[in-house]
Amino acid sequence: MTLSLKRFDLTGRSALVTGSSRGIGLALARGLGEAGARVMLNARDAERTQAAAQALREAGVDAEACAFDVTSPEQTADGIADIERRMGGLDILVNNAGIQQRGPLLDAPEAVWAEVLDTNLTAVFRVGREVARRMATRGKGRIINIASLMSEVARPGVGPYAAAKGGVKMLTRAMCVEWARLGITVNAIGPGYFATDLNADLVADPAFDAWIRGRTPAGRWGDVDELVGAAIFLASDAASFVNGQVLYVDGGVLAGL
Ligand code: GCO
Repeated sequence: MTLSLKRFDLTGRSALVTGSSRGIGLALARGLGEAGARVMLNARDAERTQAAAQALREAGVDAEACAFDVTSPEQTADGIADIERRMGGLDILVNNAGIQQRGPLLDAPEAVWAEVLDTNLTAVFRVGREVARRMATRGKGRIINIASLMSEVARPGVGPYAAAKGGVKMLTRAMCVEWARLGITVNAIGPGYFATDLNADLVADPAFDAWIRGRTPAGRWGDVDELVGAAIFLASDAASFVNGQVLYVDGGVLAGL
């Protein structure tokens, strides 16, 4: 491997990806594993997470599973402690876990607002704090928060999600300015529109599908594997002086009207 490519090598690194039993999280876990990292999958569903880890192992990735609910302070504290014991210290955290609940803000129930903000923003803070406390003792770490194009723009019907993802952008910067001196870089990846389970209803809607293809300069939905390169870069030595940034992987959506 040339010196240039070695900067992207994650061999010997340990990574946790939250919300990684499927979709973007699973793609990122597989990609970090293919770049050499030992990966820990996480989601609430233990059976699905174990099955996903088994499938990655069969594909040659060093993968394990640790099911816990990132919206539970107790489960998160216990889960991170367990993972640190099993992996001998985390080098990389990808805060990916997230949900979507669409509907008009005027009618938004308190419970929907609370659940979306708790999962998509508060859990990023909670897991980040638990892992950063341990990374700080080692003087190094990489944290990658999954933001969204909704960190910059909104559309009708996704108010709680957009508010949360806007918060993820600023939380990323807040973590950066406090934790950089601890040897930790904190950046975000902002996906555009990807054909995932979370967007299944949108992909199946001919009008929305046509709108996305017209609104996206690339003229198509993204494939989750197209997010992997950004994650490997931000997790690697190649990004040692990149901090507090949001890297949008959106086919050009945010570049223009
Ligand atoms: C929606 C979608 C979006 C995107 C997500 C990608 O309802 O418009 O769920 O929110 O999928 O933001 O980052």
